[in-house]
This record gives sequence, structure tokens and C-alpha cells, in this order.
Amino acid sequence: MLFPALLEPTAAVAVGTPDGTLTYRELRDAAASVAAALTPGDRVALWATPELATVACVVGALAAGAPVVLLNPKSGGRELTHVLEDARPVAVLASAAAELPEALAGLRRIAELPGAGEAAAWPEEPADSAAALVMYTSGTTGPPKGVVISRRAIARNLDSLADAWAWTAEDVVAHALPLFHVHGLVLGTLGPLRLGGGVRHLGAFDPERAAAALADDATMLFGVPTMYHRLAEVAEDDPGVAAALRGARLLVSGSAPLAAADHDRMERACGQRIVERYGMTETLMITSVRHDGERRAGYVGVPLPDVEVKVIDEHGGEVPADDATIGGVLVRSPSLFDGYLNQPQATAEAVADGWFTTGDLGTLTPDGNLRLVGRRSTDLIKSGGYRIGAGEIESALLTFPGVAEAAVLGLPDPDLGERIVAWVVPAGGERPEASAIIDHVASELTPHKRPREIRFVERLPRNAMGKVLTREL
Ligand code: MCA
Ligand code: AMP
Repeated sequence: MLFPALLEPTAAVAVGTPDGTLTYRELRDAAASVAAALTPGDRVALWATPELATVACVVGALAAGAPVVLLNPKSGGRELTHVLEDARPVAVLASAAAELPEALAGLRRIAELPGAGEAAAWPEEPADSAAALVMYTSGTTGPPKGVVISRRAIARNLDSLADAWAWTAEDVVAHALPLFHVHGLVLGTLGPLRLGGGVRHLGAFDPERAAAALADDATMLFGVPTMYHRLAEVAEDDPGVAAALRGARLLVSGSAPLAAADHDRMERACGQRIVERYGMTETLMITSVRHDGERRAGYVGVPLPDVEVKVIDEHGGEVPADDATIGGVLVRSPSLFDGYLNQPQATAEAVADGWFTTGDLGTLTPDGNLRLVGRRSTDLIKSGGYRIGAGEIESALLTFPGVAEAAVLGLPDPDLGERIVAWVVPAGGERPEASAIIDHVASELTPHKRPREIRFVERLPRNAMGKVLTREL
């Protein structure tokens, strides 16, 4: 059972968002009425704004056994079209307030939180193996792929995290993460609801708002490193923010590496070291520092219960667990994805004998802690905790008039981790405005994939095969 707390719901507040709160009873009734409108197995899209209706809709669809395709409400035209053509949802779930783009106009819309009236019956629990979520995520090549995650994967992973963090129904999680990715939706929203605890979504990230939630009833904060970087900056000057952070039971960071400097700044400012955990869309969470474990910069903890991790060399052999020998990180667990939607070839390339190749590079310590040192490919960028393919940005840049050639890299950035920089060779004639190129990517793909900087060059360095030599950019 995915949400035991919804079977005999109480009057405790389950969810808070800027548009209000829902108790477990209210959430159960709202989700049941959404579920009643859906057919098991039929994929539905979710316009994932941080609102109560979004949470009720996703819980309702999960209860009905209708796989949910998560849509980023800031998706641009090209990205949204790709997702809709690939996933072909039968309906769209969205809050009544949401203004949906033209691309979704043909779909049946299911929106409202129900008013007073008889609540629908709670549906029969779908099979554990049923698909629950389809999340689009960037790869090293091509447009984003749909990662299919089962109910079993979610339930097992959340239970493992509960064990690692001593996370219970007493906890209230505060966060401001987007609800169209694993971090904000699975961990930050479905996690508290599975445990019978609470989630407070802040709407948008703001250090003062995060501190206010912790000063109120939140016990845990989930964030990406960029958020902790910004929190540390504010906490250094604001004793109120520092005190609120100090009072948290657990501050958890993930989705990208947390810089050692930010670990230390947070500890100096509020006396707490941050707990790091490591995961991927395709695997859900892999390792975590346990609640009572040592919190060391660069180390992402030990494999979660039921999760196996190995680090291999280029021949496939395991490298020594000596905290020094680097290799590729592989994972095998009950929380692995079912595959990439419509892409059996890509799935087969990613998983062999049950082991998923993460693309991350790391080393294990003799006592089983994982230290990550980077990724195998520079074609994947992590900016603000978002995974972004350099290739998809290059393709979008090439559709802008006046751009003849383009190459994209993630350069180190103290705030975003990596900052997207594009090298552009202008076509003959007038050089386009950098801001117009940036806006083009933001509106075709999504704002978080926009380059933060455009560098105009006369030519791109290429090898004899015509491949761009990124090291010479
Ligand atoms: C700016 N904006 C624009 C443009 N420029 N809009 C259109 N066109 C433009 N040219 C808008 C943005 O949409 C945004 O609007 C606002 O201006 C600020 O944008 P930006 O500067 O990009 O935001 P930021 O301050 O840099 O964002 C930092 C952030 C964000 C809040 C940390 O990066 C974030 O939420 N990251 C979370 C990513 C995440 O959850 N990853 C998990 C993936 P507005 O203000 O209205 O929004 S799951 C994962 O990785 C695995 C499983 C794991 O391990 O967790
Ligand atoms: P995504 O699929 O968006 O979920 O991104 C997954 C990737 O994020 C992983 O392959 C890692 O490269 C990175 N990642 C997630 N958590 C951490 C962490 N705690 N430290 C370093 N990298 C991380």
C-alpha cells in the first residue's frame, strides 16, 4: 500500500502550499474524486505547479493506477511538444487556476479540488509493479527521455530513506523544489505522505521563507546545493535565519555536489552539518549519509537498505574500495526504473544484469562510503540541481536565425554548481543579440536550460572528424 495514512485519514495537516492546506481527510476526499475520473493504466499528464490541487491530483492518479507524466509548467514549445508526442497522455491534471498552453488544449482537463458533497470511494490498490510516474530527464544525446518508475520503486525507496534518516510521521518536510522531478515530488511530497507526516511547499525558494517554515512546524529541509549556498549567505548575517536552521532536525541536500565551502559555511553559521544523499531519476536514491553518520564534504554516504553499489574499471572489474581508486558507479536495487518510455534500445544500453550504469565517477571507502568525483561525460550539465543535456541546448541554439554553429559546456559556478555557457559562431550578416539567443532557448526548452552567457567566436575548434574539441573552448 503506497499511502497507508489515507485509509483511515485524520484531521492532521498533510500538505501546505502558498494556496492553503489540506488535512489527511481532505486530501483523501480530493484524491478519491480525481481517481474516480481516471481509468487504471491510462497515462495522464500533470501540470506540476506547487499548489494543493497538484498534490491531490498526483495522489489521486497514483491511487487509480493511472501513470502520471510530469510536466514542467515552464516547458517551452519544443520541449512540451516532444513530451506530449512521446507519452501521449489521455488527460491533463491541473489546478483550476492554471493557464494551460495551446499544446494541451485537446486533452480532457481534470482540475478541481472537490467541494462539499459525498466523497468517492477509495479505489482498490493497484499492483506493486504498476507504472506510477513518467519523468522526463535529459541524456547525453537527443531530447529528454521518459523514465518510467513503478509503485514498488517509490515505496521501497521511501522506506529505505525513512530508515536512513529516522524519518517518521512526526516529521514535517519543508521545501521549495519543483514538483516535476524526483527530488521535489517523490522525496519531498510523496515521502511525507507515505509516512503520515507533513509537507510544507514554500512556492518558490527564498532563504527567509525556508527559515520561517523551520521556525514554525517543519523539522526537515530538503534542498539542492544552490539553495544551501544561498541559505548560508543569508544565515551568516541574519541571526534569526541561523537560529531557525539550527533548530531543524535534519537539513538534507542532494541532486548535485554540495561544495565543501558551503558545508563549512552552514556549519559555522548555524552549527549544523548537512546530510547528503545521492540519487538519479532512473534509480531513485542510491546512497545517503545516515542521520547519525559522519557528514563529510564530498561523501554521499552508504548504500540505502536493499541497494547495491559497485565501482568498476573500464574492463568491468570492481576497483579496490580504498577511497582512492576511481571508477564508474553502478547500482542494483528494487527502486530501479522500468525503462525509458518507447526506448528499449536506450534501456538495454543503461541496464545489464540488473545493474544500472549511472555515468557518475567515484570511489568507495573501506567501510562502504561513496565519494563522488564527477561524471564520465561533459555532455551532461548539472545547474541548480537540474540535469541538462548540452546537446539539446545546442540543437535549440541552431534553430535561432543568425546562429551558424554552437557548442555548450557547464562551467564551474559557486552558486549554480555549473553555469551553462554557449559558444556561438554567428551566421554572416548582423550578429544576433546575446539576450535574444538566451530568451530563445528559455522559451523553446525551459528557462533553467538557458545559457547564462553567450561567447561569440569566429570558429569552433574541431578535430579531423569535425567533432568540437571542448577542451580548447
Ligand atoms: C529568467 N527567467 C526567465 C528568463 N530568465 N524566464 C524566461 N526567459 C528568460 N530568459 C525566470 C525563471 O523562469 C525564474 O522564474 C526566474 O526568472 C529566476 O530564474 P533563475 O535565475 O533560473 O532561477 P534560479 O534562482 O537560478 O534558480 C535556482 C534554484 C533552481 C531555485 C535553485 O535552480 C531550482 O529550483 N533547482 C531545483 C532543481 C531540482 O529540483 N532538481 C532535482 C532533479 P520564477 O522565479 O518565476 O521561477 S531530481 C535529481 O536530481 C535526483 C533524483 C536527485 O538526486 O535529487
Ligand atoms: P537527475 O537524473 O536529474 O536525477 O540527476 C542525477 C545526477 O545528479 C546523478 O547522476 C549525479 O550526477 C547527480 N547527483 C545527485 N545527487 C548528488 C549528490 N549528492 N552529489 C553529487 N551529485 C549528485
